Amino acid sequence: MSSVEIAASPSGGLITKALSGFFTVQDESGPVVCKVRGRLKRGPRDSDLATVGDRVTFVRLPDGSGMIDSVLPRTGALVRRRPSPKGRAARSGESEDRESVILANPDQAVFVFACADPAPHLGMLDRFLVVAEANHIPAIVCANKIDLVQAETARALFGGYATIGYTVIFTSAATGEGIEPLRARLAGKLSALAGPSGVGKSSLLNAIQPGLGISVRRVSQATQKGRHTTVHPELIPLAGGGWVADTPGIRALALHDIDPYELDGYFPDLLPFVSQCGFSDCSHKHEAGCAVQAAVARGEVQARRYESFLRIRAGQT
Ligand SMILES: Nc1nc2c(ncn2[C@@H]2O[C@H](COP(=O)(O)OP(=O)(O)OP(=O)(O)O)[C@@H](O)[C@H]2O)c(=O)[nH]1
Ligand SMILES: [Mg+2]
Ligand SMILES: [Zn+2]
Repeated sequence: MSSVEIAASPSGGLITKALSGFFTVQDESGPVVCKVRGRLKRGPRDSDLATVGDRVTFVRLPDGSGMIDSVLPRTGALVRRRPSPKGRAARSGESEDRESVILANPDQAVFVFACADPAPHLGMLDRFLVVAEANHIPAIVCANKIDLVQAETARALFGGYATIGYTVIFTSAATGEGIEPLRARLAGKLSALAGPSGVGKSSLLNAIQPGLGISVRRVSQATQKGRHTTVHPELIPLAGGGWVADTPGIRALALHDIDPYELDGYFPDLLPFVSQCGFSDCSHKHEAGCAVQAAVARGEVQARRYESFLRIRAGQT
């Protein structure tokens, strides 16, 4: 058997980077840049055919490049929703929302928000958590930039999520506080750091793994809207095992196929009361005998979370 034939026997790998049709695939022998075999590229969702986090079979070619033969079925995915550029959807007949997969096969999502600069949009965090619940992706809340606020302020903002049962990690990429617990949570897993732009996702990774040198936004740019320092998702190998995706800032995750009547199932804080409502199809909005509204009134459900529930249920963004 020639060495070429030996090299051509397909092996399994993980896509760690995806850029303009080129995919970096990692296996025990190291990374190799691959293309996807032509016959795999069909259908309207080409761009999402293979992406970061996908498990693939591939062959190493004599020229040092590689060819992806197949993409294994996904266990799940974290999908970003973004509006199409103006006019484009109308011209091409595409649907209004374009989606792209942030990370395939995630073991968990770490939703990063800043305590300040930018001020946290907790309604957005609530939506992210619903998407994670609906997709069965365990979620962790990371409250970064604690150095910018009083400890009580940070607790007042994010402590409620711990009460609900989410793991909340308070961090400062600037001082190093909370970095060790975050590192421990990431160990051995395939995780995505996701959140709005400028909250410090890349900075946190640099703190977790000194020497990475991922580019972060200069302070002078930090408050400028619409600027993203991280442009393409990339998987970073952790020294202690596992991979973490540094992703560009997002405002919205894809939230669809959720029946309004099932939404309460994705609020772990509302769920215990749902079965006690007078009507089985209670919307928890105005019905008499609604146990959820009663729990809000008693302070057993956070009013802010209940309001998020109503907003999402009404289809508001
Ligand atoms: N004070 C303080 N500043 C921080 C902290 N973490 C990050 N920053 C600053 O916040 C700015 C944005 O940080 P990035 O790491 O680029 O944020 P990002 O979330 O990766 O942003 P995108 O890549 O655009 O999505 C930079 O100026 C960082 O130096 C922190 O814990 N405390
Ligand atoms: Mg970044
Ligand atoms: Zn109800």
